[in-house]
Amino acid sequence: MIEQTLVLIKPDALQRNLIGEIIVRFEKKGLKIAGLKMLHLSDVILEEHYAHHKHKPFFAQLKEFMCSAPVVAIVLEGLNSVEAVRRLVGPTYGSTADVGSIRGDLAMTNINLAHAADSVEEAKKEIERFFTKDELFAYKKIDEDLIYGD
Ligand code: 3AN
Repeated sequence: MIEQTLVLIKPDALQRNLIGEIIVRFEKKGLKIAGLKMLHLSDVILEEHYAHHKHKPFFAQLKEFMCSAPVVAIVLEGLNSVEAVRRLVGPTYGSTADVGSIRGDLAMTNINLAHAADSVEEAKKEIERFFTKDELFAYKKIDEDLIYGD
């Protein structure tokens, strides 16, 4: 299924000059960029985005970190893109994440460079949270037939 998913490139990536390095991995995989923007996250949006961590001891620290600098929000489109992007990003802890993944190659801890939506339903909600309809683009890329075949 062709799906859309949401990625946030986090403040640590911005501070470490890794925004381009991260975006290029999604591009090289064959994912289409349907939306892309830089924004400073507010407390309100973070309370919603990380609602599942609200009662965790690290919640305040997580929110503080996520609004310490702007993030880059991206909507990526492609075949099974939710799972494909989660695998490209890798599991939470950089030190044990698979080599070849963004976190496995570029992160050491749970300060882990990028967020990726973890299900199709969550991706839909997150895309609506961060993007308006007119910020998303539908277009044909000339490499699509080479990536997907007939
Ligand atoms: P993932 O981003 O791998 O899906 P989530 O959604 O469980 O992980 O966690 C969101 C973010 O919260 C992580 N990327 C990480 O920065 C932070 N986090 C998760 N677990 C911990 C923890 N035990 N201590 C501190 N921060 C954490």
